[in-house]
Amino acid sequence: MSRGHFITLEGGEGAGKSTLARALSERLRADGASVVTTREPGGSPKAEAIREAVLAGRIKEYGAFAEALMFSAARIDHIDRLIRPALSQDNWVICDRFIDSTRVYQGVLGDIDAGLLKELEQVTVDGLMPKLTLILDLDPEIGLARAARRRSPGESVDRFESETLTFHRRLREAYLEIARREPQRCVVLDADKSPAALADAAWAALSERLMTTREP
Ligand code: T5A
Repeated sequence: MSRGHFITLEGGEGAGKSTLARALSERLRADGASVVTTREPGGSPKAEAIREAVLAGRIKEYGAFAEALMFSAARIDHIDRLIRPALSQDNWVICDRFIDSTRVYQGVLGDIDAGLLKELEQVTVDGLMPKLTLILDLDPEIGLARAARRRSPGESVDRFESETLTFHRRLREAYLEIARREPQRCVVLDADKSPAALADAAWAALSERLMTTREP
């Protein structure tokens, strides 16, 4: 078992990221690894507080750049409090959403200037990039239906789930574009599979990309 790596899971609503994060962490642990699973927005107490505000739609009226700033503030705390310390202790870190969510949801869909967003990203992550990003590709109609089925009675739709189908189709394309531009980091997985089949495909990608390499 090589020492831990930073892995991120990305994709549209209900694509199966949280389910896959659990499956991957179980397989890594069975293989003898120490694993920390986390999510964005969130992952630290301050970041979870920001999550609540943004997903409740309280920042929406200030525009996409303000939302990007909030996600970035949450990310800085999450990186400092949880991700870097976990990696420095040789844990694997599996994070449900990270920079690509900001690039896609706020950058592409929010129409923020690409150069400005890149600068914000660089300041935010301060050199920390995922070693591997698994992009779960799924027809948004299927993903949104999954997310709706999981919702408990009376629970409201969040800030981004309530966007139009056109928005979610553009999201899917934007993720695929990131994968085309960064093939070294990104692997696209067909998320229209059973959870077990998706976990197998993810494990194969992880094994191929990470298990054979040793950090210097
Ligand atoms: N956001 C986030 C931004 O706009 N910018 C940012 O920078 C960041 C970090 C986060 C929202 O914030 C936005 C993006 C999001 O809109 P969230 O509630 O965390 O909000 O939303 P999601 O990350 O989309 O989480 P979901 O829980 O909706 O989706 P998952 O994690 O992809 O799906 P999962 O695993 O919870 O599964 C959903 C349902 O489908 C079933 C599960 O059992 C569950 O019921 N399922 C499957 N069914 C069939 N086949 C499979 N393979 C399945 N996998 C799971």
